[in-house]
Amino acid sequence: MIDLFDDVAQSLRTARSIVVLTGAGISAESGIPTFRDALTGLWARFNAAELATLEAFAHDPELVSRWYDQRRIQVAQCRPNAGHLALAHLQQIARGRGKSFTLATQNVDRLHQAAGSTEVIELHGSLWVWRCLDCGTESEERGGAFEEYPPTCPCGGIRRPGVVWFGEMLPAAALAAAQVAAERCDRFISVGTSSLVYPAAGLIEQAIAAGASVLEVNPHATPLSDRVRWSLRGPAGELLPRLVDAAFGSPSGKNV
Ligand code: BJW
Ligand code: ZN
Repeated sequence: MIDLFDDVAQSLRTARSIVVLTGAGISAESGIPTFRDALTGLWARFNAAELATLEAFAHDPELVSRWYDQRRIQVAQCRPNAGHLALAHLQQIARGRGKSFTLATQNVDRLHQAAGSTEVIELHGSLWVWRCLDCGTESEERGGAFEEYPPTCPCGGIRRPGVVWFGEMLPAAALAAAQVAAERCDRFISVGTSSLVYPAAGLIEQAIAAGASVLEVNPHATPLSDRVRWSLRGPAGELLPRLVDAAFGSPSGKNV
């Protein structure tokens, strides 16, 4: 009998077009808490979903900008894990074999890019980019912590993190590119997302509706688990390298 892993691996080999959607779970093994993990330390009395809104920022810009800046500094110390690396490897192999490959992420940590993935679609923006509320200037911040909260722009305006908060529109071009890819693909891999937040979770539903074979990689079930073709239960940092290796061989060249 063909086992689940071999079945998924075989389907990746025969895929024409692969789309991967990632969420916070793929960065958990890099030491970044998932969005729905309880906040710890100084932030233990806050709820992340309540801080990630324009209303929270408008009410207390110092508090919210401190939280984002602390996360930026924390992420700067984190490295991509084996799951990120496996997806970068999968992109290289898939494209090398003439397959279409799209990676869309809900994450704001840029660890996919650090792992070598290219043309990553960022659905929820980035922790590294800050934007002036007055003049709209965006800049990437790679230095140490800000000296004032909220940080200010040379024009005098206050700056906000370049992420997408609840109630805000996703960047139109990023969302459109991900939707087109989800509708056209024949294999879709959802990794480390609770599938609770829309419109990102809707990409999984769009792929299912368009007839793609969908794989979910997550230690826990999600609201969409019953609708996907395969569920691999476990940490992405273990399962993705095994899967890519089973499908195409390891980066060292075996089976490629
Ligand atoms: C592992 C693991 C390991 C752990 N390996 N896995 C339709 C229906 C209902 C509501 C809506 C709807 N459409 C829109 C809405 C409203 C809202 C929404 O979806 N609300 C839901 C909560 C119901 N959506 C929006 O507001 C969006 N905007 C929008 O739709 O605009 C149009 C509009 C406006 C106004 C009204 C109506 C429409 C914007 C959403 C923006 C989300 N932003 C955030 C914050 C980003 C900045 C920041 O980081 O602070 O994005 S919220 C947060 O959730 C973050 C994440 O990207 C996102 C998704 O979370 P994710 O990645 O799935 O993480 P977790 O923590 O939830 O799950 C981790 C998973 O990993 C778990 O399953 C673990 O088991 C797993 N795991 N270890 C693999 N080792
Ligand atoms: Zn400005």
